[in-house]
Amino acid sequence: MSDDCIFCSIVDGEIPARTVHETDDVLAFLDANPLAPGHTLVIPKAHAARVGDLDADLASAVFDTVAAITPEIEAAVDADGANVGLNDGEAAGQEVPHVHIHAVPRFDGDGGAPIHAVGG
Ligand code: DGP
Repeated sequence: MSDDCIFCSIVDGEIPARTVHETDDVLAFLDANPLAPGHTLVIPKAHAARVGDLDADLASAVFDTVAAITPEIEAAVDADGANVGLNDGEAAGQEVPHVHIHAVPRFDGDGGAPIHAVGG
């Protein structure tokens, strides 16, 4: 738990969020400002600001959750794919300094950009 961290407050139940999936170490919840229906954030419950701050076990646990739930999210909103990624550091657009992986459902012909187009 880190003081003044929005996502730590969600983990602690102080700020409400729509939980998608939860394990002992990982929480997945709907993004409050979704880029698409079903846009989900997957976070370690323990505070870590940047991806490099995660130890290997926690990084693995976070990605295991991403891998498990992304197909389920796609199915739930009838998506055709998903962008999965994270913004690491302010310069990369990270607004909340608690590691979070975005799973953004994508739909055929939705007109959105692939991740490799970011900044390009
Ligand atoms: P990023 O730019 O990668 O740090 O993305 C931060 C995301 O977090 C952004 O898509 C909006 C989301 N977000 C910010 N505050 C809250 C909140 O209080 N609740 C939820 N559910 N999502 C939030």
